[in-house]
Amino acid sequence: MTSFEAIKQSEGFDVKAIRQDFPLLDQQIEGRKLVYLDNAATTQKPQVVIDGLNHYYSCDNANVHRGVHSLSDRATECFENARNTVQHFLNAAHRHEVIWTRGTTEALNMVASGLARSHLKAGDEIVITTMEHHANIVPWQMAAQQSGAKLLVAPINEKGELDLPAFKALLSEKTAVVSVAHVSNALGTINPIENIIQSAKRFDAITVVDGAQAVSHWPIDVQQLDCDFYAFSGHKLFGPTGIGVLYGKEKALEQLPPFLTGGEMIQTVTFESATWNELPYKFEAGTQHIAGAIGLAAAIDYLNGVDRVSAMDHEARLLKRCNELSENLGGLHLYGRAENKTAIFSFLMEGGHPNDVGTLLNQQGIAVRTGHHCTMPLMNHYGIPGTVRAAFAFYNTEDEVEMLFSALKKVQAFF
Ligand code: C6P
Repeated sequence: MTSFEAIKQSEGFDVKAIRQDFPLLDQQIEGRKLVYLDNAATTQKPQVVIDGLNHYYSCDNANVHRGVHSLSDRATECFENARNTVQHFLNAAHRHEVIWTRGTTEALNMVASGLARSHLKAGDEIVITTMEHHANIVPWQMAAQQSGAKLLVAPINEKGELDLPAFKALLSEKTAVVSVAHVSNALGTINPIENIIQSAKRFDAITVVDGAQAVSHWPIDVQQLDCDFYAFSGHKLFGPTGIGVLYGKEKALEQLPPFLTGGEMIQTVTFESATWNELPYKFEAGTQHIAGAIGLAAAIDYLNGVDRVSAMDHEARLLKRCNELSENLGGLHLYGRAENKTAIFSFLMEGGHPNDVGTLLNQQGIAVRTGHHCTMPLMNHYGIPGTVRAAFAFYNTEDEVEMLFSALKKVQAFF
């Protein structure tokens, strides 16, 4: 019995069957079995997503909301059904609270740019954290520049966890926005998001959650979180690239001005002025990524068929095994030792530049990400240029963890 067959029987999570659903995983790189550990950058796609895209383009392709012909009706139905799927996935109160975007980056820009034009003023404060991705830093820097608001950064402790008391001490009547990653992409830290949101609400701050690294790991309930905005990308959720979601509470979206303007987002246009369409279309200027939305819905349908609690346990076991093996190996400096974290194993090897370590791992079939992970301020905080990051998904196996560490042993010998 292989080790993962043993896991399958003892833990009830059939990773072997799951892997059959992801055709890309079964290939060789540099003459070795591919071990794909770059899941925080993007996840692989199950066959149902690939088939969904293929079917849409083969049978249903047309522009939506515009046509009087059957194909357009069909495409519109698939596209709007996809919105319903996302609504249920997030447990949003209304389908019009789901806005299609190109991804998390665009969603966060939509909120920051809109608030800069409608809500923020000189003297206001925007609170983020040290572990944010550039997509949750730079839009707020621009919003602060445009509005005269100030950007405050909550610190983290030595384990890479948010320093909650210090975060709370930054909040005041001046706090207009709190925008925080649900999960850090560089460290894996899961932030105490409910606590953060409730603390921000005491000061009537608008709450924004960057959910890019959370959605693929456990079910999200935006009504329970009670955040104003929640952003994520389809491609990190086993769906296509170029599609993402901004969830916004109805009232928050009503108050936010549009981001892009043009067709579809208007109600009336004269040469002098325009009025906006109702939600969600007010934020969906131009032709959307229709196939992407349909593919994302297929990914969510797929995920709904996965036992997500077992999947989470499985990922936790993979991380635990990484930690055990790294102790045996020695010579690794780990970044992100939070008590509550996703299966992201971020490290530096003594004497090895992260890019060299990544290249040598690739020569052994192992795909990891190296560098600053679009978190340069976080890397500056640690005084390092970047890390090597192995980011696991539920289709990874314990055997793959073993392969990573036997490859690291060879890399270590090289240095
Ligand atoms: N992180 C990573 O390798 P986009 O590119 O818009 O789909 O997602 C941006 C983004 C925003 N927030 C967080 C927490 C993220 O992790 C990401 C994307 C990738 O870590 C690419 S830099």
